[in-house]
Amino acid sequence: MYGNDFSGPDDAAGGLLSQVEAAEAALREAAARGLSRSDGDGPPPGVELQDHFTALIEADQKIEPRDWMPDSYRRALIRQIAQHAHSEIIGMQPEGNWITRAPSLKRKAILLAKVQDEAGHGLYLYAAAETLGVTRDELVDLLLTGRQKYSSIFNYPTLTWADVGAIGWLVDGAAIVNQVPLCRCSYGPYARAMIRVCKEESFHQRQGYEILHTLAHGTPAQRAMAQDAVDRWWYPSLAMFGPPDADSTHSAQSMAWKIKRFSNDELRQRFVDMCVQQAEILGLRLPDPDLRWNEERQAHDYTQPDYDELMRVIKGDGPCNRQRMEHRRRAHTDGAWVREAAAAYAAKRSADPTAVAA
Ligand code: FAQ
Repeated sequence: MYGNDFSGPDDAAGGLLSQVEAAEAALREAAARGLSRSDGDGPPPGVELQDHFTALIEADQKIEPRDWMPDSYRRALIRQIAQHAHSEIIGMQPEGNWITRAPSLKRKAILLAKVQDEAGHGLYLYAAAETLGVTRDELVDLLLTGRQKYSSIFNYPTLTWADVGAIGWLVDGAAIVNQVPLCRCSYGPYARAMIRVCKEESFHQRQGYEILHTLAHGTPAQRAMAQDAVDRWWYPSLAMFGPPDADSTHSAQSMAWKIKRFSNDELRQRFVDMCVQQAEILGLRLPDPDLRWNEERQAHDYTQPDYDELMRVIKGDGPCNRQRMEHRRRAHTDGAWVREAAAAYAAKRSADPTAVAA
């Protein structure tokens, strides 16, 4: 049941992974093409900064930190990348809750590695945001003071071990569907971070799927526990993609700038279509009586999540919002000595590189 010996989300995840590889190749190709690049020296003579920026976006060249960019583009990226980073960091909590209670040593080791990966993803993303001229301290402060958001999904509780499986399968699955197109984002550092994140995230989805597969083929009580977890996580996972397109404030501009490549509803549909097949293999039911294939649309019809609930959770009134933020603030305060020690070490080292060797 470990490795590649069962039919799981690999077809879908494999398909997504080849899209990541194609995005990586496109990124290299764009860099080699160097079409109309200014290399930080500004646009070619006679070309306005804004026109040059627009030409780079239209030519699918990456915008790099050294390039001129409109303030609104910079702000949009800082908002999205920072909120994405905060999500990875807060997202460690629901699963971290199960590290001490994982049912075997192997499960514990895998979960530890996964949660640690999420910390790493947060760091890649904070580093990408920092290239836009904002400091890590400012970003952390925006999270701790509630001025920037993190994903709604992490405000739901993990009640049983099967929730760890459901998070891996559905939450990481939704995250991958959303993030694979971000590998082609117009901002180079975000696109590059996403390529690495997506490769790791496909392992996360697979481990969740395998937990659910084991439970779904276990005792009746284990099967019921797996079904209950899927029942509770399905609609919050659909809501992760954001408000419906008609209510999405940022989509149109983000898509024009090629930050986002697909709308919230397009990605939500893609996720539903992917999950239907995978649920069948798991032998678990998706909790939507109206879920059915629509021949004309060549896609599944499905029940939308409760967007009023999404808005309440985003505004801070979800089941675990207060707990998540209190925990993060406490961890930040408790970690002050680590930051101080690291800063003291760095200062000592830069003053005398030989003094602190070994
Ligand atoms: N939760 O105009 P739009 C992960 C806000 S994956 C909270 O449609 P946009 C991996 C939105 O920010 C999860 N807020 O916005 C993992 C905006 O508010 P603002 C993180 C939400 O940006 C797995 C307002 O509503 N992934 O962590 C949500 O065009 C397992 C209007 O919305 C990312 O962040 C929501 N669900 O589209 C870790 C991916 N939806 O900023 C651990 C990158 C919307 O004006 C365990 N981000 N809002 O105050 C994106 O792709 C986009 O930002 C969207 C939203 C799609 C999330």
